[in-house]
Amino acid sequence: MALEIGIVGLPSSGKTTLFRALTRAETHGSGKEHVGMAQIPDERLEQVAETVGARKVTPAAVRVVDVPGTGPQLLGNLRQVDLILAVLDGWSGTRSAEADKEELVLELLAADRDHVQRRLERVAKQAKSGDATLRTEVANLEQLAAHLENLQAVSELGGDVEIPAELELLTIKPLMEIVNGPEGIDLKLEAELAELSDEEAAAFREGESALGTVVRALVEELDLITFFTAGDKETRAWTLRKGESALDAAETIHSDIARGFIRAEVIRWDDLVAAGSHSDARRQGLERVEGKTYEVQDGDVLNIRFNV
Ligand SMILES: Nc1nc2c(ncn2[C@@H]2O[C@H](COP(=O)(O)OP(=O)(O)O)[C@@H](O)[C@H]2O)c(=O)[nH]1
Ligand SMILES: [Mg+2]
Repeated sequence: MALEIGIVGLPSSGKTTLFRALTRAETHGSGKEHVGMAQIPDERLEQVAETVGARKVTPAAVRVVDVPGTGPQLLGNLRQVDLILAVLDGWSGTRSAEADKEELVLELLAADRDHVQRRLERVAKQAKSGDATLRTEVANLEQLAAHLENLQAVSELGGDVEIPAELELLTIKPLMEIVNGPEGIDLKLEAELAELSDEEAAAFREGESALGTVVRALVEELDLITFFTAGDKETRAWTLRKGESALDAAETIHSDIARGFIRAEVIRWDDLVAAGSHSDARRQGLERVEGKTYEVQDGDVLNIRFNV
């Protein structure tokens, strides 16, 4: 499963504009939910691909969801996301980014409040059977609901109230904010540049891509590392969470590869590029053989041997 990012913001803050810039997808009409993939640019990928003479180069990507509103129901579509990206209006002059942020946080809290309330009603009904575990859950949810009733942040919840992970509360997910406007990033410009080729877009910019900075911040916030698979047919970048294993890497590529995992052959990306080919890297002793539990490092080129 690709990592997922949910874009939230008040009406006309620039959510769909950001979605278009990130995914380079076209959108039609407003008020619709958009789902797309945002590529993660990586300069190392091109070099690895060139070294092995790849015919196809595929960057890593994350899934992006643009929800067209802030009601509890729409925001409820974001329970699965790994990170919330808040777009704040800093361009129209009709609102301030700070006011946007405050209002948005209240909307997220309201969505969590409704969600906990519904869960409480359901579990309370089941708990009538007298099951002790369910009764404990009810007591816990009651405290959580009472806290959220006043739209107070869950992080300020004191005492021993548990926050069950399966509730997938929006307000405990990592939140990154983007100010759309001169103080932050000009999303309208970024969306226009996203329609150009990389070279054309670079010619327009002074210095670094603002969108690139956003994507890098996302990668950092999600604690992601990148590994590569380098074939002449296809060379590809993939992401993992820092600390994940060679078996997790296999699972990311294909569940069959994970199931039949034998070993992982690992070369550092820059060793591969310097050696000029897999076989030369191997001859120079730059390839290691690792097992399922090996902690994949950022920049590893993995060749996973498997048998199904
Ligand atoms: N001038 C200007 N217009 C913008 C900017 N960002 C968004 N807009 C315009 O504001 C309108 C709403 O933007 P959109 O991304 O659809 O907002 P959403 O409702 O949050 O999805 C569109 O007409 C955009 O062209 C900006 O930075 N500058
Ligand atoms: Mg929109």
